[in-house]
Amino acid sequence: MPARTEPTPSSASNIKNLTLYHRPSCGFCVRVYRALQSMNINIADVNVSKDQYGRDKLIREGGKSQVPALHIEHSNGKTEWLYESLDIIHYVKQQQG
Ligand SMILES: N[C@@H](CCC(=O)N[C@@H](CS)C(=O)NCC(=O)O)C(=O)O
Repeated sequence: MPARTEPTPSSASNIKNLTLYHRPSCGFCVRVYRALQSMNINIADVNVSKDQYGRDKLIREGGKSQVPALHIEHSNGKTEWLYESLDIIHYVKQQQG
């Protein structure tokens, strides 16, 4: 009988309405990732060094190219951009409940 492969269970929680825009070389982004890791939270991310569309969207919608930037999609359809690493960490902590 062939061995069944089960998906690896993950204890991390995903917050689906958030996306972190970042650059790998950015220390402030690393700060946010470390905080997410310590909270055991996964969120989608966009590397603006590689993703030109993401970079353009960040500037066009958020108003500046600074990273880390958190893109928030509210349940009413409105979107928001949060730019400071400490503000981002604080916001995610609040969402965690
Ligand atoms: N105070 C900000 C500093 C963020 C920052 O300086 N980010 C740099 C990259 S590490 C940046 O995006 N600079 C402006 C730019 O590249 O357009 C924070 O804590 O997030």
